[in-house]
Amino acid sequence: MRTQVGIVGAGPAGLMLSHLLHLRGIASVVVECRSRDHVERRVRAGVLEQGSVDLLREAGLGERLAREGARHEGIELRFGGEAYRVPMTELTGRAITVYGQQEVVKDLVAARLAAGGEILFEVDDVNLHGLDSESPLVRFRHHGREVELHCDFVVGCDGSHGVSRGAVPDGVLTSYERSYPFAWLGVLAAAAPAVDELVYARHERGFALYSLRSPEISRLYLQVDPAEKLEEWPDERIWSELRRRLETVPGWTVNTGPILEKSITPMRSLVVEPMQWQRLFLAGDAVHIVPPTGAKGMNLALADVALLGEAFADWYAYGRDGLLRDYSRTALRRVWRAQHFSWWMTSMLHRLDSHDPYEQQLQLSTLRYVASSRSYATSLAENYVGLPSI
Ligand code: RFL
Ligand code: PHB
Repeated sequence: MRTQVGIVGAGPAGLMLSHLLHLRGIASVVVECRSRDHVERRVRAGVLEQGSVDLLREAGLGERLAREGARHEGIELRFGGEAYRVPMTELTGRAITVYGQQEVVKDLVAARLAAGGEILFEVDDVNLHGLDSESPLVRFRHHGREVELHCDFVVGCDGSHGVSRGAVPDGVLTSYERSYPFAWLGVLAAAAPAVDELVYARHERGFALYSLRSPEISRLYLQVDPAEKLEEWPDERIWSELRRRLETVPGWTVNTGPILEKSITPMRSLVVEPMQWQRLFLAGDAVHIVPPTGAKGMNLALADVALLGEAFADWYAYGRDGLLRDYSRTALRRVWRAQHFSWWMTSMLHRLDSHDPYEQQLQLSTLRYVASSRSYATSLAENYVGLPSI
């Protein structure tokens, strides 16, 4: 097989890149180890920055998003018995849209397949060769057959457990990493959300987040110990813990209902630099991870491939390699801003391992400062809705 750009991974990054390349007349093939059904059902992120919404809309993917996505102009912070609404749109002129990541993935898969795009699902043993030559090769097995995909470039969009990054020789990449002593238990519940905007709650028992997907479906998260198992969290325990952490405002209650899905995700921060080696480019979770408290992961993945789309267009249309060479440096500016914001939100809102009373007072003071200073609240808001340029 031969294509122009070989893409490993059919998450938001890989699918969006394939779509953007198609719009510019550049051929690509996406290889994905899981089934279509699996990638379309994976429940994950839900918050799209304004820039991500604009990108999807400009790429012709805005129709269902406009109908089903919910525009949010604020978020609420709950702490120490207080509640403060960050009026994001009033402070920044911009908003976020709540639309499940799996809906973005479904829209992208449908658009690629409708345009005759090639996504090979359920491939095995993907490995990369000749990345320092002009004709790199993606080798894999598909339906029992060995396949060699020859390309001009390979883009690794294969997430945090992918293989692409490992194809770079030792000593080339530098990793910056932080792991946190907590995890998030996330649930999707058939319960009408008791909120119209996201609630981020700092509580002595641990962080909780009330989010939503539709008028019938709530998405909720609890800070838990990373060593805890799902079996230790029967539904009644989850609801009781959510109520303890969120029902701190008089007269307000959590709406309960059947839990449709639950999972535990450990939290970490990671940046690997540079995001390119020779003819291999890396994008999304394959090169950077953020804890979900800032809602940045999917947005960064989309921002990376927006840059790559432009850069490949410039290469194929005019033979210019400037944007490709600048890709890593340009992308990393946004990545590091999101790293700082995600770390900051995480540190301000989670129960600390140390139970250090001094640090707890600092958290509360930071939250009160956000609630009382327009400029501090604006700083949170502009990071949360996404900085147009950085
Ligand atoms: P993905 O989505 O992980 O996709 C990678 C794809 O590569 C495939 N793959 C391989 N394919 C072939 N060969 C191999 N060897 C392969 N190895 C892996 C995988 O099967 C998969 O299909 O990475 P991508 O595209 O970079 O997208 C990143 C986002 O998925 C991620 O950052 C977000 O989900 C993070 N995230 C959030 N991001 C936001 O922007 N806003 C949010 O509100 C938000 N909330 C969250 C989140 C992530 C969470 N979890 C579960 C980690 C909430 C949670 C709980
Ligand atoms: C979600 O709705 O899944 C969600 C919202 C905000 C976050 C993380 C996840 O910070």
